[in-house]
Amino acid sequence: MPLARSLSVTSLSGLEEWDEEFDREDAVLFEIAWEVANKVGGIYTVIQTKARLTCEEWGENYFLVGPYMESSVRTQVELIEPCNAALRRTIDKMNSSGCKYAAQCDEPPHIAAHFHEWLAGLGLVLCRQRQLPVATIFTTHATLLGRYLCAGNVDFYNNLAEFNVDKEAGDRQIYHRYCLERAAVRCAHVFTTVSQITAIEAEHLLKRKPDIVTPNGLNVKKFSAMHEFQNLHAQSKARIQEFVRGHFYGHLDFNLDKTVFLFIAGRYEFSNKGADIFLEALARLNYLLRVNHSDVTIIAFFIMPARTNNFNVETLKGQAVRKQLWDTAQTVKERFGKKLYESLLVGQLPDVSKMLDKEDFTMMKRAIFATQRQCLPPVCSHNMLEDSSDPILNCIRRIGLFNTAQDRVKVIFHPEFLSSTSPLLPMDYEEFVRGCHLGVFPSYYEPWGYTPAECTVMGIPSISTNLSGFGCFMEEHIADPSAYGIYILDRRYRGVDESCNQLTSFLFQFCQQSRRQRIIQRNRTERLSDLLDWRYLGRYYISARHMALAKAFPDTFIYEPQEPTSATGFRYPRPASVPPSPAHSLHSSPHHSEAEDEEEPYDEDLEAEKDRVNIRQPFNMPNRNKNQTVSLPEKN
Ligand code: G6P
Ligand code: 1S3
Repeated sequence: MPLARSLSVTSLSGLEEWDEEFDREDAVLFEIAWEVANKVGGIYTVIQTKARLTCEEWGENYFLVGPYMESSVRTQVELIEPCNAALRRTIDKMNSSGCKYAAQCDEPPHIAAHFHEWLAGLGLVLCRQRQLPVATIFTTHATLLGRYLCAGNVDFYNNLAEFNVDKEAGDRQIYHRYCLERAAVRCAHVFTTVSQITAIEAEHLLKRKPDIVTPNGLNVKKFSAMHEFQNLHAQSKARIQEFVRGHFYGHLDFNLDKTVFLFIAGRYEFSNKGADIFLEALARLNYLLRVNHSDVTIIAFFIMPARTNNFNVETLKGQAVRKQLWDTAQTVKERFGKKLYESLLVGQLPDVSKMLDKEDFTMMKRAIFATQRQCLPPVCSHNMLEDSSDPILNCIRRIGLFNTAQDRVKVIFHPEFLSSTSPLLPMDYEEFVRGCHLGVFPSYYEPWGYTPAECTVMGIPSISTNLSGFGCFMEEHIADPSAYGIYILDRRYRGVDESCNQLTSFLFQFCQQSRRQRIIQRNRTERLSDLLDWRYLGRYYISARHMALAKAFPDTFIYEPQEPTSATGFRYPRPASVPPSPAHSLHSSPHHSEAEDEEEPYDEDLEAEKDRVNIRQPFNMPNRNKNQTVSLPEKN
């Protein structure tokens, strides 16, 4: 069967050349992970978004192996008969012999097997222990011990070299899992991880330096109309505004047109994901906006799944009240329209004072009466099972962000992933992100961090940190990240309080931007998408596979990495439309004047063109695994 694309990667500059004689029909690639067609976290996104590119490269010789989950199989898997003779033989053998000798066949192809995380690691260890002719790759997306240590309030980065890893794993009762992870790391022909920072962590906690860093990419959707993503922002924002109208019914004393939507989303790891300092910064922002008599309102959404007992009544009621007001307005409008029509039919201008009758007023009064409310708009949309010990709720109680009329910062904790079928906020995650103004991800432990990357490709600015893989990657490749709406919080060289102040200042500056400035910034953010596209980042996976094949089958494959040169590092330059002196601009945006959009003419296309001239240069990634010096974060 002819394959879609040649294995040669010579066209991707910056990476080693590959033997063009390589016969792909004679090789198969397996990728094995617990999150294949099984959404748990970020690894699902890695596999799902990368699949198209890997299929283009390996065609029918590419196989994903994951757990059999009935519900996922029904919704995500198309069942087909094996099309490849080797696979058919393998499956027959597996069926007949209870999987015992399943990788053995008469004419074995060259097999590359890529295992993700410790859960799949056992397969790798067995491949090596049984000396199967398989080129193995192991990728860790976070180290087990790192995640546990960080969640336990340990000064992690300053002590990386000091931890007694066996003892720490034993103390946390994860020793067996840790051993499995470490064995997989040790046995793999090629070991990779998702970022430089996790590479350092792995070197200390798993005792092997990764051979290659394989950053996570995304499938970047390019619209034919350049501003389409801006229109989508406006549409999705309107839907969030509808939800807010219901949630704050009876307390809608703020201007929705001057309301900025922030959000944090992800696995509910309170301090690892930085929800702790986000809340603290929101409290400080609330104070700043109040003392400055700002007319801007902030609504901060926390989308982090926790154990709940469904939506709470007050939140559902909010949407019901909003719906009732809408229906009432429609009914009155229809009655009004009918009277107007009848008047015009007989050739008369209507008597405006008679257009609304008593019945209309009664209807409207009833609807307004329903908006009276004795309690504040809830900070949480669900009934929490562990309400009294929940870290977000307890923090809100401590800092007092209760959605009062005086608060310029309002909080909504939605402890469930979003869904387009929700009776409350019927939007899927992507729509929701598009409708927000800023994603806030001030993580302490974040090997990569897909959430800010997803924001970027949708043209939504975000805050990440220099302790996250994404933040470091963007810092490395962009001359002035904040000018592009990529705010990188310093959590390495500052104490928590100082980082919190920096976060507050990012947020305060962001709130002061005019609509025009936000639009310009979104345009710039979206232009970074190429940097995160699998079309570019996929090359690191290609490189890892080549390296593994060459190690496992040295007689057949040769891997000759190129030495990196200074020319291989690519950086997006500062946008040309940003004034050179910080004195003339906000931290991240063009000159800010009190004048709003209408008063200051702005040619968006011209500004975009200026930026593009600088940006669209040949893209050339550095070879990250060679001669890369890494230094540990300094001690405070
Ligand atoms: C997009 C739309 C504009 C809209 C703007 C709102 O750019 O194309 O029509 O005015 O979003 O931006 P904002 O930052 O205020 O939500
Ligand atoms: C991990 O998922 P997490 O949110 O537990 O893997 C993701 C995919 O590589 C990565 O983006 C994230 O930082 C890790 O933490």
